[in-house]
Amino acid sequence: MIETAAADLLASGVVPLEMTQAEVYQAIQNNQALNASLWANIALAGLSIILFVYMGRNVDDPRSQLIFVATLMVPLVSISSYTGLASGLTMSFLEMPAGHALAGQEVITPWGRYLTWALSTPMILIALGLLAGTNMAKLFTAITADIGMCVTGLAAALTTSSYGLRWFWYFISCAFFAVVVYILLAEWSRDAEIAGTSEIFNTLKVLTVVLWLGYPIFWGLGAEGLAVLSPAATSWAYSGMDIIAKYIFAFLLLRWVAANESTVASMASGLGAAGSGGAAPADD
Ligand code: RET
Repeated sequence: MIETAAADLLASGVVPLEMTQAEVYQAIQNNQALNASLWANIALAGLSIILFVYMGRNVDDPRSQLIFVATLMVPLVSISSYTGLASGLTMSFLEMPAGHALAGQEVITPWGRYLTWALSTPMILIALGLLAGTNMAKLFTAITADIGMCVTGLAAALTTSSYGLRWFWYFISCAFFAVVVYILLAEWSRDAEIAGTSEIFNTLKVLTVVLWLGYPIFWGLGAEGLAVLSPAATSWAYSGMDIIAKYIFAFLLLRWVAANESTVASMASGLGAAGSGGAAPADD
C-alpha cells in the first residue's frame, strides 16, 4: 500500500515526505522507467570498460596511452555515478521554493550526476585536448571552466531558498559552459588542423558540442527547472545523451587512436614533452 502510494507520487515527481535513503531507494525501484534509465547505464558502462581495456591492450605510445586512460576513466566514473544514483545514495527529495512550478513540494534531485560530471567531463576534455595537440593554457582553461560548470550546476540543483537564485546559478554555469564550447569550436579546431588530426577531431567535436548542449536544455525542462518533463523522462534524456556522449564518443575516439598510434606519437603538440611521455633533455 505505502509502496504503491510512494510510486504514484514519485511518478508525478512529487513526494510530500522527508525520506530516508532506504525510502529513496525503494521509491526509485518502484519507478520502473527511472530505475531502468539508471541500470541501463550501469550495464553499458561495465561493457565499455571491458571493451576499452581490450582495445588498448597493444597501445605503446605514451600520448596514445594517456588518451586511452583518460577515456577509460569516463565509464569508470559513470558506473560509480549510476550506482550512487540507483542506490538512493546520491538522489534526494528537495522542497522547491516559491515561484517553482512544484513550489512547496518535494522533487527528486539526482545531485550525484552533477557531482560526478565534475570528474567525468574533464576526462573527455583531456582526451579531446590531447587529440587536438592543445597547449597547457588552453587545456587548463577548458578543464577549470568545465569543473566550474558542473559545480555551479550542482549549486543550481541544490538551492532551495530562492527560485531566482536557482536560475542565477544556472546562468553562471552556462557562462562556464560557453568558455568550454569556445575552446572546442575555435581554439582546438585550429590546433587540430596544425596537428593533422582535424578529421577525427571535428567529428568528435560536433558530437560533443551538440550533445552537451542537450544537458542544460533538459535541466531547464526537467522537474528541477520549469518542470515540463517528469523526473523519469528527464532521467532517460540524461541517460540517452550519456550513452552517446560517453560510450559512443569513447569508442570512436579509441578505435581511431588504436589504428593511428603513429600519427598521435608524431603529431605536433602544444603540450610538448608533457603530452608525449617524459621530460626532454635541456639544450645546454
Ligand atoms: C547543467 C545545468 C546548468 C547549466 C549547464 C549544465 C550543463 C551540463 C553539461 C553536462 C555534460 C555532461 C556530460 C557527462 C558525461 O559524463 C549542469 C545541466 C550548462 C554540459 C557530457
